Amino acid sequence: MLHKLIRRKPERQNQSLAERISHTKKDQIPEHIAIIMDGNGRWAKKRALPRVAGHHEGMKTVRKITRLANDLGVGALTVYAFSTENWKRPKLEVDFIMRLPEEFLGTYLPELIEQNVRVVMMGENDTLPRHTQEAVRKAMEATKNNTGLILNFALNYGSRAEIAQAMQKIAQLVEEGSLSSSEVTEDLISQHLMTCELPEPDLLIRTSGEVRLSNFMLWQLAYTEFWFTETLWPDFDENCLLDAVDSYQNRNRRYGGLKGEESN
Ligand code: V07
Repeated sequence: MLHKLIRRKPERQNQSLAERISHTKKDQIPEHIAIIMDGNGRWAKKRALPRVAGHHEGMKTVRKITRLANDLGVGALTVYAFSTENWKRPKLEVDFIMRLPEEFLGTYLPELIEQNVRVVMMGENDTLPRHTQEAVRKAMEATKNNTGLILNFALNYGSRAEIAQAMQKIAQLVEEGSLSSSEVTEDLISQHLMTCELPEPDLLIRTSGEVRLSNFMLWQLAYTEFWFTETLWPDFDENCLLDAVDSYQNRNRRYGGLKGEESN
């Protein structure tokens, strides 16, 4: 009993990364991690760099975190790359951001393939620039048979729009007479969302000290553990992800056996 009260492990900071990873792997790994990658602009400002330099550095963090998540055995990683709100930013910044998928895939697609990662996307595809659509389409095609981590890019994504679109599809089925209103259940709604192939996130991470959901996966996050950190996304490294997963594991252990009851 007492060991539970003194569970804190101050030596964690001195462990090598490899030791930390193997320690974390011994416990339950979240099946699906979702991340709001905030703080890229602030990271750049602190260094007197243009905002786009922060976005570019943030792209490298996506690669780093994808590799570790895959290594840990995480099943799916969803990253919020561009929200439907982000169109309000200056045009030059948006133009730069819309080139990032091509650059990311141009550089990292070979290693994603080697790591058996499958790239997918959720969001409104049609209104993205053609070149962005093409890059993502090719990556999805090239990795469609991979069986490792699913790397899901939320791109031009908004959760309320996603829910509205699901409702329209369902309403249409009812109108046609192929569905009755009593068949509109939680499961049916889930099956019409853009995440229908994925489990619900077990862990949500938001960087940069903001504590809100910003129209991200509102339906899917109903039972998710939240982890907020002051760390800016470009500074978020392997140890930061392990901190978040360790915290998830500790919370899970505390609930032990209560799943679906008080733990809701
Ligand atoms: C973007 C870098 C990460 C921080 C947040 C904003 C900027 C990677 C991608 C990407 C998207 C699709 C894909 C491959 C890579 C990306 C956008 C922004 C729009 F198939 N990073 N990143 N896309 N940022």
